[in-house]
Amino acid sequence: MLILSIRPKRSMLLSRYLFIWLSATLCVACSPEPSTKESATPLTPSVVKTSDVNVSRKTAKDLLPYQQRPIEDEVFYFVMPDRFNNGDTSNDHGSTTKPISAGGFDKTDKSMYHGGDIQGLEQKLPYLKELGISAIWLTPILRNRTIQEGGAGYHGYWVLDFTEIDPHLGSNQDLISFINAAHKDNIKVFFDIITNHTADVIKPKECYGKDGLQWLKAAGETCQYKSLAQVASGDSYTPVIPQGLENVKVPAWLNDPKYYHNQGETTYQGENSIYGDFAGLDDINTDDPEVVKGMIDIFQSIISEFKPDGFRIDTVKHVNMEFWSEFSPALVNHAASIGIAEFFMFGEVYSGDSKELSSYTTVGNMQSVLDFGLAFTLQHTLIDQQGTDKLGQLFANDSDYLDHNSNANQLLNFTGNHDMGRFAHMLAKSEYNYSEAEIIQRNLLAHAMVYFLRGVPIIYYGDEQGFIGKGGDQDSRQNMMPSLVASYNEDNVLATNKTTADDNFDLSHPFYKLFGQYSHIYYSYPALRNGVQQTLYQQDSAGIFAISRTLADNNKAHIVVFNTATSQQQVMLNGDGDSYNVLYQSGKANIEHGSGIESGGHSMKVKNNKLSITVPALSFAIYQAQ
Ligand SMILES: [Ca+2]
Ligand SMILES: [Ca+2]
Ligand SMILES: [Ca+2]
Ligand SMILES: [Ca+2]
Repeated sequence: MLILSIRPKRSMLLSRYLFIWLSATLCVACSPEPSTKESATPLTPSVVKTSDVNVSRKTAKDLLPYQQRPIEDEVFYFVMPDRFNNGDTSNDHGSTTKPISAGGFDKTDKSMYHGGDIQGLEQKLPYLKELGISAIWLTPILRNRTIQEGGAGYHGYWVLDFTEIDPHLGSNQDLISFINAAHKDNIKVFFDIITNHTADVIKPKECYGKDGLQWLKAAGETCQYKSLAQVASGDSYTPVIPQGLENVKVPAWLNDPKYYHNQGETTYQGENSIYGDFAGLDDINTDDPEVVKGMIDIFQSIISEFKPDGFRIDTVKHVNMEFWSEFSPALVNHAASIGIAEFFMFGEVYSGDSKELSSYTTVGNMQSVLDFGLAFTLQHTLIDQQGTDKLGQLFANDSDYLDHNSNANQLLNFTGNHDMGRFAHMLAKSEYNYSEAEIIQRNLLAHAMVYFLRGVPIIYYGDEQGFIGKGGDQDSRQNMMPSLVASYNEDNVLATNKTTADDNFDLSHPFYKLFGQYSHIYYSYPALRNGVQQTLYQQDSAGIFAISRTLADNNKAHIVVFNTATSQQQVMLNGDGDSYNVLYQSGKANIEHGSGIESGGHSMKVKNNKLSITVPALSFAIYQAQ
């Protein structure tokens, strides 16, 4: 759950300068080649044609067994089960025995449940396998309070019961069945967990009256935050639980208001971003040692019961750091003790600053975080057309993450999500008024960067079917199954004539096929997953960004060259071999609907250990030194 949906500020272009990057392993002093004067000998590369790629594409079945597989080997699919596929209509209205977790089903309303469930997800495993997915991250699946102000808990972030699956999504047994089926396909399953808050049950008496049911403040006012200093001086709220809700949370200790901060609403600033409530959601007192123990117990039990392969952790920044440094190793060690050796946790820390992000993987003891830094940099470079040196600046700080159990290759890469919206939407609303063809090219290049820059790629469900959406949050949570939401169905969908009113599990969608190829390449070359990344070329304008990936035991580099400009670009790099294989060359040929940009062609020539590489507009290529 992301509370702030503020887009990072566009910084102005820096003054122009040529950046020369010197590197030890791959001797590099790159400068753009002024013209193509060719005394250089054309290479005869052994080309992996995209058509060959389709013949024997690597998928999860070709990887190490999931129990032994490190996180760097994964390609993630991030899915909101309610919006994916309805495998059992009998659960659409939720619980039949607990009214607080029943109802809320309205397929025409984007803030309500739409019927998708765990069974539906299991039925679509073949679709995900074919896409080249090896890990699935589900939005939270624990039992929610169905209705709260602002809609229904279809997204899962309003948990009441930490021991039971939300009945709209199926039963605990359905979840176990799904995980077993995924594991049979060598696909991992990750849960999205929340320790910061529960559903909104507790009400401050001073704002809601003694029964907790009346709003005593003016319309538009909030239940103002009381600081730690105020509370210490006796100026605090009195928590009230409305009648009938005294025992709705599970486990039972969560019903006692003493385990909550009860300090009123956060404004997401300073102290109150840790101690305040998000829109009334009961903020758990995570600095109480009993709570730390209680939360560790809850999630150790979940690991024991369902045997997931890891957790994505919500709202990390809004919980005190001391909590994480105890919580994270306790869960990883517990998982290891029951045979899940590669159990992996990554946090949602909404920040583009590597110093802040890495504080959670070092001091906080968490293995990894979602790389919001990369997500923002993709926006700067591919939407706002800033220089590719923005990417170089990001990666220059990668050593911040390095410690006994973390490194930058384990960061989770993404282009957009269920809070900030899809990259395609960010392109569509850009002041540059990009054409559909250009939106497609830029969107695909962003996804290619998520795959082929250091870090683990995540595909946000629907991106592989060309979804755009109208914004973040509800507007980015379209249905893969046929939708009845009018505001979704009026949207254009990229590279297809379909709309979201149709079934969008389309195996022939060009993005779906292309991402399957990216996965194949990612799985085929360990250097692209585990190699040390070095920047070979960057510039202070849109254009070339080139990196090498080198494995410790094999210093023959893989070179990935991106072109973020709208014209063909050429770059001269210092080489690392006499000859190179072409592993991939993207381009218009890969996607019919991407026409409209004068893209030019790829070329790569080697002479005297110099590599002359030409990359078409908004394209990329991967080469491997021999
Ligand atoms: Ca259902
Ligand atoms: Ca908090
Ligand atoms: Ca509350
Ligand atoms: Ca660490």
